[in-house]
Amino acid sequence: MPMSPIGESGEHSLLVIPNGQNLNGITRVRQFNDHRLEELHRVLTKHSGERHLVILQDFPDPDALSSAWAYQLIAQQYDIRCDLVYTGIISHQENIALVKLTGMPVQNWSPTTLKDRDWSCYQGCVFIDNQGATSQLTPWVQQMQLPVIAVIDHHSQGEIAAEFIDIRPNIKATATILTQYLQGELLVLDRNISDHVKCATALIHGIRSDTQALLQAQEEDLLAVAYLTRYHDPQLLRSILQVNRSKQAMDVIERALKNRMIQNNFSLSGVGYLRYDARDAIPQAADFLVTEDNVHTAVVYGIVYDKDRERELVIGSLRTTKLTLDPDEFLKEAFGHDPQGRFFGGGRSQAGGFEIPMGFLAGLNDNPNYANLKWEVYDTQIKQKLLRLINPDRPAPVT
Ligand SMILES: [Mn+2]
Repeated sequence: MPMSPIGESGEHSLLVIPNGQNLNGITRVRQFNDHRLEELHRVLTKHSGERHLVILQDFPDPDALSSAWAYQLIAQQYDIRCDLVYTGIISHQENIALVKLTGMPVQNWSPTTLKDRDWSCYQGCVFIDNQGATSQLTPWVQQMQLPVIAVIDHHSQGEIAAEFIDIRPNIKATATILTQYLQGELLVLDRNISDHVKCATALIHGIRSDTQALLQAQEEDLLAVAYLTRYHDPQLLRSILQVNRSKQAMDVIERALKNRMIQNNFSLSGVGYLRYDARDAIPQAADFLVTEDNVHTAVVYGIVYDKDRERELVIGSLRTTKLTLDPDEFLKEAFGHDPQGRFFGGGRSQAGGFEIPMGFLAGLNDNPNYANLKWEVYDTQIKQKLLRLINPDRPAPVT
């Protein structure tokens, strides 16, 4: 009997358990109409009984969180236990709400605890919605020589080797890819299982948040959402999306508004020092500034101190509605790269970010005069670098 193709939720799948055996114990090879599903099925079957580390980027977004959860539920079918781990912070209120309201089983491992972790209980690791470059866990799993079982991502391909690779830059969200696995019945969703309903809801949120509330969604993303609506909880989705802004985010937005300078339809704003756990206020402020009349691009930045890694950095976000402006190119050109060739900034369609470590000038901000001076230097330098691109003909004004 042929097994179900993608997109069906056929009853005959009840006859099959995922390791490829039917109820009579006769080995049956599952057939899929997509080679990726077949491949993942094969890899997961091979690793049955193991425990894997699923690595999220340091500041996981809804796409990463929901995709990792879906992967965990799929892997469970193959008797693989997955721990979903990130080392940074979830600080955006919407993401906190997502994790709390769904009870999503993600773990935060602070960087200071990594050396005391028991790495020997894992037989492999998995990268989802990233390829290792944005996680502090990557050097550890490399050092521990944990085999990379799978990489599932929609960012462009890095240099990573794994048993299973599904990297599709033409797809807008990793959650779309994971939803296709569900449609292909690597896990048969069930409306009566609360985790399935919550995960389907989280995946819709993941796709929404990587596609500007579906405005940039393409056929595959929309088909994935359509499928998920059979299982999701609309009330839960509304609660996740309706979270209010924190006071500190409001304060940062206020500062961004007050400090903004508009040149050639660009709105630039430095917000000074802010707490590390408030860093998500910066993209929110950029989202807000870009809504002003006659502004097509907003850049907001500030200085944060990262206690865990004892480093101070300038972080910033760019938002644009100008279709011809490529945030990735723009930020790479504006800020360049470090001596190792790593760019300080980058982006995707309509959004980007940058992070510039302060090195020797980091810390010792107790003296307010020094702190002000340092901020002014960075503020001026960032504006100069941006204005060079915004007004290529005019020399940048020094404030
Ligand atoms: Mn993503």
